[in-house]
Amino acid sequence: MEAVTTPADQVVAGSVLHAGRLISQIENGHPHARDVLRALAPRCGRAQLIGVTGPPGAGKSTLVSALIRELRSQGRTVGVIAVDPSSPFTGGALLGDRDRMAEASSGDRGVFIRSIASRGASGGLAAAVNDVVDVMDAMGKDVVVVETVGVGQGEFDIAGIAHTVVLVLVPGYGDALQAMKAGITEIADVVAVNKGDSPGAEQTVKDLASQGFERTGPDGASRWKVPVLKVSALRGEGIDALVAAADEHYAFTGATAWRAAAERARRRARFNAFVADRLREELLKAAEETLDDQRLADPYGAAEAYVDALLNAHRRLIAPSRAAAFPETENDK
Ligand SMILES: Nc1nc2c(ncn2[C@@H]2O[C@H](COP(=O)(O)OP(=O)(O)O)[C@@H](O)[C@H]2O)c(=O)[nH]1
Ligand SMILES: [Mg+2]
Repeated sequence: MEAVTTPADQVVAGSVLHAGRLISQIENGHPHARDVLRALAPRCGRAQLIGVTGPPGAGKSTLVSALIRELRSQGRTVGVIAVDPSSPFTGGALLGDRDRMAEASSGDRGVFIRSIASRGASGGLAAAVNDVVDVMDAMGKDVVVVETVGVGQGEFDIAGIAHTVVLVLVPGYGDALQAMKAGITEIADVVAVNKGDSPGAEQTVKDLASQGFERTGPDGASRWKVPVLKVSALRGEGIDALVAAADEHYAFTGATAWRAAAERARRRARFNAFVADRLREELLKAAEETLDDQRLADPYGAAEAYVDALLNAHRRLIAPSRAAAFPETENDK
């Protein structure tokens, strides 16, 4: 007798075919993806998530390849997601990236690499990346690395997804203003000064380290000193220390309330994105059904009236318990 397995079982069993299919469905906003992701949810939450971000050309993709090699040499399995919000259609630059990473992993079943773009993903790119992280997590990958261009390059917030954000800079990024522009103060948990084989690297590391970057935890008390490390992705130098720093940060956030708070925030953001997406879809459909030629003569008026009616219904039907807890005061009248 042949065992009947679901697509979710296949993903958990590590099927690259089924995982790939599911990821395509996520990218395209296929409703079936939602059901599989829900079935996978109990198998998620084990992977360590590392974000690799920084300006274009800093060497992120080269560094990810080096990270794959280092992690594999430690016996850890790896998933890689390459995100490029600036290219909604896959191809071009990303293919190059994928080739380079494929070199680091050729034929290795412990490595799974996908580049992703949001073509019709529900809730936008961040939601799609979160979903793909879940897929790789459920496949049992020990570490999932997400490569994305740095801050100021789109709506995408890697800090809301990864446990540890590695900011990749290059020699010359030493002064405070440049570092700030690259997002050091907002997002970096670890700074990697890449191209450590080229002149000026030592000085840049010194300059950045002397600024003493620190991150404060959600409890407002616990502090993490952001390490600044010199690496050469090309030569594979300093990569073991970089992985050690990411592991240390991961352990630190786990030992404090930090990671739990971050994970709650991540779940809330996913909830919000999903609600916003579904509401937009469903309410627009419902709103249009209330239109006729007469109402359309005053589109703004009709829109206001529709939203008012909807909020009134929400107050009456969904929020009465909350309304009872906060009764109208004289001032509201
Ligand atoms: N000298 C040197 N060049 C590097 C190093 N890492 C990456 N590069 C080069 O920098 C360029 C951009 O690398 P890439 O990984 O595509 O950068 P990304 O745009 O940040 O992903 C390529 O020509 C790499 O060969 C390094 O450690 N040393
Ligand atoms: Mg790249």
